[in-house]
Amino acid sequence: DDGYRLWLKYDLIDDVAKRQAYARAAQFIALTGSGPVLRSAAEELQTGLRGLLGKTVPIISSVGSRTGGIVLRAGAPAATPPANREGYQIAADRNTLTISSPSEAGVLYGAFALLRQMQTRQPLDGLSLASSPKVQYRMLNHWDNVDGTIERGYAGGSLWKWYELPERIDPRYRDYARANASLGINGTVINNVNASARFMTAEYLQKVAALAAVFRPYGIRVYLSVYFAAPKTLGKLKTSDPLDPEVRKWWNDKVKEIYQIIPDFGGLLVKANSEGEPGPQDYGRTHADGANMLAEAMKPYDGVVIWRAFVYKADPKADRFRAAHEEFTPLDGQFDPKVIVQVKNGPIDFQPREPFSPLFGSMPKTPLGMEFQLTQEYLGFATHLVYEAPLFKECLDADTYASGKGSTVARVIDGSLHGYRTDGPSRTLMAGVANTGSNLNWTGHPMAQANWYAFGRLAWDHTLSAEAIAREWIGMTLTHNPQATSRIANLMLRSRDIYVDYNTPMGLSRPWTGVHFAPEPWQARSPRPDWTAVYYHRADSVGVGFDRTATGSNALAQYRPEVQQQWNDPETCPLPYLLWFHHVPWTKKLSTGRTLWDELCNRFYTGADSVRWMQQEWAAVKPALDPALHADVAARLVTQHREAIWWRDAWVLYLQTFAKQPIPAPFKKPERTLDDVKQSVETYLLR
Ligand code: BDP
Repeated sequence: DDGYRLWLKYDLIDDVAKRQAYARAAQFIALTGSGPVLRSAAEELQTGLRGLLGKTVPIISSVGSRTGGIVLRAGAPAATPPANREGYQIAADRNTLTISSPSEAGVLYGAFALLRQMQTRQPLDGLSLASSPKVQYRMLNHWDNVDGTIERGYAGGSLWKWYELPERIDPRYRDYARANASLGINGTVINNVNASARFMTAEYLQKVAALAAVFRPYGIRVYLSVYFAAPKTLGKLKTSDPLDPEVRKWWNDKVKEIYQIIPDFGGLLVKANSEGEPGPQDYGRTHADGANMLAEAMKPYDGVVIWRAFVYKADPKADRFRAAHEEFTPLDGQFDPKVIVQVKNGPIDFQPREPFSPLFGSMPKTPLGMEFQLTQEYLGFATHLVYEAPLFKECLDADTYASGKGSTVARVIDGSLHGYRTDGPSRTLMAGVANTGSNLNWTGHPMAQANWYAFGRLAWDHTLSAEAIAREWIGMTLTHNPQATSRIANLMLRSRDIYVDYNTPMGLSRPWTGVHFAPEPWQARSPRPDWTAVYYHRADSVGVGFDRTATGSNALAQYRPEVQQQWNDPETCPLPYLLWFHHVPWTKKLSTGRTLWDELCNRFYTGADSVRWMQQEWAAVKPALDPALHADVAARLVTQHREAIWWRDAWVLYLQTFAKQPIPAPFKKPERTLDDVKQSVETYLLR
């Protein structure tokens, strides 16, 4: 198994009785309509059934009095109408399975849901399923560059072959669309947020249009990241000031041109005044000024402006944690209705564990979208097995207390808490920074496919559990063996905590510089203090951790009082968040009965040792898995173990220079010295 087919494997069902039961229910596919998305639904069902049942089920246009098949119905009123246009209903009635939705896309999602039932071997008798997406814009963000590289991509080069487009259409584009549609993902931003203005040229828009044409029959719209200074660089204007009439005209014309070429264009994504990117502040204007200018250009069209809140200033005294909140909360209520502000899950930057961003509880008048990172920039690239659904869920389920108890981040994102937008279509969004690339298996690490899968499923329905999603994915991708499924699910569910333990336990963060992989907790030199490692952990002879209470940066005050209460007191602050908010003495006794130093060592060592456990678990499921796939993951686990020990050693040896205490029993002191580790990191970072 080369992994190319992802979770859409459709291998023949070997349980004959089950196969026959499914075959009796699926003798034909009746297509009542002719739209392209509906057509995709029928074809996808046919492809899936051909594999699962080993026969070609005919697509017919009129069902007549026939029974025993699947009827696809878009636009027709359902018995229980779904909550929104993209929702679907699957109902078994008089021996016929009807998949209905107000929209063609909904039928497509229903078709995939029906296939999923069979792929996970669920019964079809009396089937009655209804499901609607909780979030309207469910999208991938590709950090793909014009030269075919991917920023923070670990699975090869870009999927988009710009030099071949628009003429040659790689068949893979369609498979990409199928995979996304199977999850309900309905949008894709195809270029990096550190954007090239080239994507806005007439030449490139034709290429983008060619991609859009492939994605359209799968209900997926294309979006572009914007280079804010494009009026100057591309338009040769003197300025890119968002309040300048010529600049506004330039954007109006550009957006008009885009819609002439791509009539269903989804919208614009903007990273502005962040990490050196240009933006409205270059002209003394606000983020709202910039966003609203683009919104004005989008006004005649059914598209949105997605404005990122990922900003922080190079101020040596500032706490980066506070930056986005400080800049954006004063703008609450000032954004045009077409704007969605896209917020990373945590206040810093996709760390292995962060508290939820305080922005989620602080901008009731602005639709906020969620940005998760699927690509494992801070989660071990393509060698570490980290199932991210628990990370996503932890954030979505966190309570902001924005309108009292139960004001979870998920309810902010899905619009139910603040009732986003009554003056137009709802504006709710969840974005995942894609982990796809040109590798045959799409994601580099075969198990990282599960992160793409889990993101899509949660964007559709954030109430699904990480475990349910894992089991579903395993059934569709790896095995149907129940014992193996349980073992793999358990391993996946524990993988993120294990990673946190050997990488950044208890609220440590960012022990890297540019590469975001080799451990460098000692790194102290950079043009910006917040691009060093010591800035984040603040280790000294007294202790370690960042005081963000009133005695420190007071970032904690950006949360609601109920949240502050949970984290404010070092005695009661949950250990996973302790060093995010407190500078704790090495000798401080914690709730575990251990001192801080001992507890940290305990986590670093147990974390690294747990990778051994992962290896054993993986070895145990070998008979139930495809040999090539099993071997691939097994090999990566060996690397993971080696790297986990590397990180553990780097941290404990470095922190020991401050704590001045021995490695507690039963753990053995690292075999190498701190200098050895530093040397190995230096070698790793050689260009
Ligand atoms: C950081 C990445 C950087 C991205 C940035 C962003 O290291 O490559 O450009 O996030 O999200 O985590 O804009």
